[in-house]
Amino acid sequence: GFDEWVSTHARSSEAPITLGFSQLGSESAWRMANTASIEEAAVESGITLMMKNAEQSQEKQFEVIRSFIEMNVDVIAIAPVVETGWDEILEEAAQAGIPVIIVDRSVDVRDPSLFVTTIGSDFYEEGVKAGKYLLDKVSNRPGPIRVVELQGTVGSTPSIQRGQGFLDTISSRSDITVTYSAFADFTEAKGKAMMQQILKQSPGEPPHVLYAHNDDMALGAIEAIEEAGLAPGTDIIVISVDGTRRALEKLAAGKLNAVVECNPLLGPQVMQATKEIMAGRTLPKRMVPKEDIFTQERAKEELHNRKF
Ligand code: GYE
Repeated sequence: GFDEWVSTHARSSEAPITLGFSQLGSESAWRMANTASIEEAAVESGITLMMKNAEQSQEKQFEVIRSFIEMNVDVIAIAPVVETGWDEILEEAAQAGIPVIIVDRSVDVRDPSLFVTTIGSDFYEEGVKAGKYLLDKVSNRPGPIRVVELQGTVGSTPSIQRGQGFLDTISSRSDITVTYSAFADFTEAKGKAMMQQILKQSPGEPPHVLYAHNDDMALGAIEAIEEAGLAPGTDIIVISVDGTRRALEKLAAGKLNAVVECNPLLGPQVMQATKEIMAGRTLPKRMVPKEDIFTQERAKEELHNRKF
């Protein structure tokens, strides 16, 4: 339309901003929504986006970040697969004078001035919300209560923090214990496989609770639970994190008990931050979206407006 023409025309007098984005993978519905949000927001804000999917490999992230440095992009954004190991590559970006935005997960670096800001959720708080939901749900139930935990990717911020926040919260009841904790890489297939294994290991003594660090693993595990002849949501309390449409459907159907919200739609904020950096403005070191928890009642209302 006319508005679009005007903005394109206006921009052509200045050089468009180029943003190199290293996306960590495509493991989950959350990730797909995150990628789409970044792509759409780049188009809307007239930023030239170069994006590469690292398929869960930090090495591949290093490679693509080095190629962004060579191309001399204006800003680099990174969704880091794991927390550690970023010092050197961020030094390289700093030496080239390219500002870095950390998206979604965090980096654990000696010198925090190596990145401008982190835009992403408070995963510890998400773990606390999951723990509080459980405490409330079993407040009248005597222990022992056995919890199975499906963690995401080893060394990734959401796995570390969602685990810790949950554990710190449930520790107020010593008769609730995590009897089994396994990494399932945030994928549906591994969530299912791990749950099958767990149920096989203790036949006749299934866990009372499943806490999955994301929806995809919970959805896989729900299948495993049903195949074992048990009812997810009643025989086993199921709690997960993200808030994808498929998870809210299970929630509305009573097969999931609670889903802690984690917002993947970070694109507009990332583009905004990119523009502000280019305009020389100072940004807060951390930007956290507001999030909630979905219960079975709320799921029915929310389902329809779900985009991912
Ligand atoms: O919860 C999970 C994804 O880093 C917050 O990664 C993200 C997590 C998200 O694979 O579904």
